[in-house]
Amino acid sequence: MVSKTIYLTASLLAIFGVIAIGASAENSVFAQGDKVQASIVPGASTLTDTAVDPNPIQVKVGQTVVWTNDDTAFHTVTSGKFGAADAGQLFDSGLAGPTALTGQGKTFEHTFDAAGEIDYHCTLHPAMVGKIIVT
Ligand SMILES: [Cu+2]
Repeated sequence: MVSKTIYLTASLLAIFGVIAIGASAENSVFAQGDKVQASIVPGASTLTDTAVDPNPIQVKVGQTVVWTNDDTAFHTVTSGKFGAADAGQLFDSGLAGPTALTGQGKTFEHTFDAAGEIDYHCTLHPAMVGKIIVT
């Protein structure tokens, strides 16, 4: 009788344990699904650190930034400083292909997996600069 009670208690604890692990895994999936919106503003070609709104972009680790080109000109969202050796290494919407921000309404997204401050720019208009702060 006593061993049966112990067995039942252990089983219930195991079941609750599985439920708790499942719930926390689900929560982290939701956190990773979080998207933060940023806009390449109209007339961005002639702007510097106000070309993207907001600037800086603040996100938590695991969140995704979605840049939308709200301008009529072609822009890029390219990590690093213009001309730097590591430019475009972390992310780059590019000059061709499906992620290229060729015109109005096009979007590019990147998920930030580590904390830090990341500079980015537009390769077509190097004066366009911004920063992402990941915490
Ligand atoms: Cu540009």
